[in-house]
Amino acid sequence: MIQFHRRSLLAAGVLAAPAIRLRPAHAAEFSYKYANNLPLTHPMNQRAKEAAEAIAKETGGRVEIQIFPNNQLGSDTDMLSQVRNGAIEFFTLSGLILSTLVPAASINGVGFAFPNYAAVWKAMDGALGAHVRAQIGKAGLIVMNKIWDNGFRQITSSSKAITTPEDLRNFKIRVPVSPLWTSLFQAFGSAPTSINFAEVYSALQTKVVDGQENPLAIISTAKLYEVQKHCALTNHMWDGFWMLGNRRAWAALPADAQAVVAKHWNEAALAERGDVAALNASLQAELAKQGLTFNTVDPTPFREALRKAGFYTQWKQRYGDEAWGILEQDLGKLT
Ligand code: X2X
Repeated sequence: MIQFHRRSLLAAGVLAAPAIRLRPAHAAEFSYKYANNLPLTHPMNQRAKEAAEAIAKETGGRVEIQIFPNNQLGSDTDMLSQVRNGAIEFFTLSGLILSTLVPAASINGVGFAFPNYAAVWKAMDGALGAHVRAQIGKAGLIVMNKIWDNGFRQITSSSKAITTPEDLRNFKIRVPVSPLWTSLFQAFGSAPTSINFAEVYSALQTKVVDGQENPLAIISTAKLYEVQKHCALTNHMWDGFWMLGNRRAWAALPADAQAVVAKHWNEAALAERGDVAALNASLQAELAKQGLTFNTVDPTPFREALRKAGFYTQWKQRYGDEAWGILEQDLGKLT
């Protein structure tokens, strides 16, 4: 008797796929996947859904984009490999994590660099963003012009409130997989552990780590408040998501379809920025009701601690004078 392996039967389309997918009567000419690490309820997925609908409509159904939120297709590290090899066509990724492939892409995460959103968008829609996008292009990936907002990051903890840099000493904190993140918390004398977002909730729940840092929109939509007690409003870095594309999949699209896709991804990013800013401004009260205790911090001693640890001079060297010069042109002297 011939034995078939389940996987080859699946690949051959003999076995039914686990989920039924409703397809339009005419299958799209280009059926692409967009994957990300955030819950479906986060504005990034809400706006991406609108964009995908607009793209299907405006291309007359030729381009269909299916959204896979919430790490359904793997961790950020996995998805970065997949967008490079074409297993997925679009992927939003934090520049800091992308820096494992494109070192320049973490530059917006330098600690306490941005004072407010006006400074963020001036830099990221201006010379700094253009510099990073050029490096992403050199690494063989497509990137859209407008970066999506993740937000200013805040530190949560299950063990104690963080009010001074000293409170971060020996603090067991989860950081995303990125040399800049590890370096930042090492400069505070913390014990950072690199963990992909897919594992963060359970790492906090099982106390593998005592804390993590993320913008309020994520603390809320990923329900991290269920496994954390304190939240320090540190605003220690601004983080955003680049919309990346696989180069071959992009090149396969006719120029008019490329223009439609780029237009809607970029418009969605701008709309999402508005949503996230509004959420981050209003969520504190809601999260407090869920049991999170908030405190503000004076950023000055935190910045001073980083300076004393040599954090800024070290990263200036790593990015090089050109990139650092662009950063300081917008933000003033950091070292
Ligand atoms: O992993 C995180 O903490 C997140 C969701 O903020 C990023 O994608 C960097």
